[in-house]
Amino acid sequence: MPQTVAHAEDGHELWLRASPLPAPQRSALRHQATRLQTTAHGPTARLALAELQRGLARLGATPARGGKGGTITLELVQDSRINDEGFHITARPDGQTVIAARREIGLLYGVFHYLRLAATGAPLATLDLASSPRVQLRVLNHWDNLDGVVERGYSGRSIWDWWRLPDWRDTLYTEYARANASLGINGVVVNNVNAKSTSLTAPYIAKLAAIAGELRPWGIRVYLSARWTAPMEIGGLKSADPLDPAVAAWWRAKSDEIYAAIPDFGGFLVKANSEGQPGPQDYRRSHAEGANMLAAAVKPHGGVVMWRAFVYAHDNPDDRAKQAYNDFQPLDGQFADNVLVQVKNGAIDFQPREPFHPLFGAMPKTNLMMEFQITKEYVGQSTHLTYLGTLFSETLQADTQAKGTGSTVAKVVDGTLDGHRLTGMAGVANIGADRDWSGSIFNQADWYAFGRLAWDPELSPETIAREWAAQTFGPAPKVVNTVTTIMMPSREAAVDYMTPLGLAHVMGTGHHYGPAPWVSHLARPEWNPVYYHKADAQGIGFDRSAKGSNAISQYAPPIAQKLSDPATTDERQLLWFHHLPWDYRLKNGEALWSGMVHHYDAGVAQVARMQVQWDSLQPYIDKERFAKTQAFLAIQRREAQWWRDASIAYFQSVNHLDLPSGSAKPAHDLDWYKEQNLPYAPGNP
Ligand code: BDP
Repeated sequence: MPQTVAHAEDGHELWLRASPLPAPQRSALRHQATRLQTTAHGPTARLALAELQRGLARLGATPARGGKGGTITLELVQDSRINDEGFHITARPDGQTVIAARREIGLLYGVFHYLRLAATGAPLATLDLASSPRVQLRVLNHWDNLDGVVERGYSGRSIWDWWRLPDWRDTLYTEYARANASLGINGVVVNNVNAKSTSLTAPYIAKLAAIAGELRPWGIRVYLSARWTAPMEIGGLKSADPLDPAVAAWWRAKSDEIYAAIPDFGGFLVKANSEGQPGPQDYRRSHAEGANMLAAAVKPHGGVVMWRAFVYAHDNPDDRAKQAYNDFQPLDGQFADNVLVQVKNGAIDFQPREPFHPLFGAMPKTNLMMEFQITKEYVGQSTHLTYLGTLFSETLQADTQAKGTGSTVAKVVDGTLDGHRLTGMAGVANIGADRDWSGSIFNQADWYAFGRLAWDPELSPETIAREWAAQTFGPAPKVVNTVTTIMMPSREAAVDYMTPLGLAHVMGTGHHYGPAPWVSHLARPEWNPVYYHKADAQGIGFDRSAKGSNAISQYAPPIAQKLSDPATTDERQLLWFHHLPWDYRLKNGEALWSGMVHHYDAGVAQVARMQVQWDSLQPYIDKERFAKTQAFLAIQRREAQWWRDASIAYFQSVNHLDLPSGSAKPAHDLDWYKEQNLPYAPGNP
């Protein structure tokens, strides 16, 4: 019998399901934890103690009543090695374990960390481990609409039951808060960035206050996406001009009203002058003028404004990848100190691979926060297994060179590069009311990875994958090793079968699912895949060098220098920065076209490998989660082939080149691929 067989499960327990440890570890832990006590007694400390009890029980190590052994004590201390949310765990050979923190929330985080160590089989007898979050605001962004539809959501309806709030508080809220707290996530923007003013009306503030009450003991604050024209839509004003005193007064009064109901309200998130949303530029005011007006309204209450830099305008003919930088970089130094500018990881839009956004490192006087997309809008949505820990970490470890070598994006985001205290990382949530929360078991790993990286951007995605696997499927080495082997190259596989060598945004219109590199008829140029790949009979790729849009000039000189020449450009980003002839020689000597085809082939082959690896785990995984993942991998295998074949059929229709020998012809002709349409693909607003 294999060591760990999990029992039939639907994934609802996430990574907190912890199954009984193998016997020797179990009895060691039981011995270690014979008595549990806390010297703090507030609501969060009580939760921490209850979590410890519950976690130990799950691991099969329920403390024996009156038994002889060690004690775990939760204790508030003044400890300068940790910050207000940090914890310090010490375990001495005499059996005394202390989980210490400055605040109760640190005790809770410390307990979750202790349980994580236990569940992953780490030794616990002697410990001296201090840990503090490196990023201050660790926030999920829900793109949830008030009618329960989640924009770019692939896991069912919104978990927020606005209709029955505030009277009915679903138990899901607590479960959700607990999962977030186990990772250190401490903020939640509850509504879509494409916001409705209704969220700011009195009944909805009361509903939000009810949610806030459920999340508060778990250390989580609520935030709202604010619609710029709310003063007009629900306030009866004639304008939303940020410099109009009546507008500023309206937002001040609105903020006072919210804070009266929710004293620890976090603040506002704003999508302004982007994709049709209103904003200060409608009044010829800058993003800074808009953000600062709002920031002044929440400042007396300790709130912040997270102002998104995801902007591009339909009437701006410049390269879309340049527009955010052009709008925002000149404003460096103009934002109020309680504003964070929230920048997506790349300059276009959450593609399977993007170079890091050039704003990182270019606004030293501004609090810049990261926005990742956990929900996989462009990366296979719910059915493709594409672990995003590697994507997040690749961006965080990218070197902006802003202050010489080692000026990583992580250091911009955690504030150490430019000495910022107000720091943040946002993740667009992949959470819905489906039993498994995230649309698939493996998508839970992306939520997990986001939370862990927000706590510590230096963590390795492999460490995170191993932790997640051990907690989700049990610590048996065969399982953890195989699951990690599946996860680690999975996102690269998707890059290969969707957008190899730096291609981007060739997905189907609207829903962004499946291949459509041929689309060219949409009204705005940058809505069309042909805008991004620019393939013609001679070559392919977007020229962002000085001969082209010169987007490379937005990077620090040493980087721009490298990017100016295809030969010194990272091949994984080649066609993002260069338009090259089909016979351009890649580093391995093959022509660009055959290299592309080989990448498509490699992506499909990797998914086939993932299937075999998963199948080998059948004896170790409960039926339900095994079968669901197996079925999804079969979908992914079929669709990887679809991606490959459709892309090749289309590009061949443009370049009229033969396939390299050994590569199979697409299964259908191009017209067949063009005819595939998905009118009911989920998540499409
Ligand atoms: C794009 C999504 C769109 C979002 C937008 C945003 O397609 O649904 O509203 O980003 O981030 O990725 O505002």
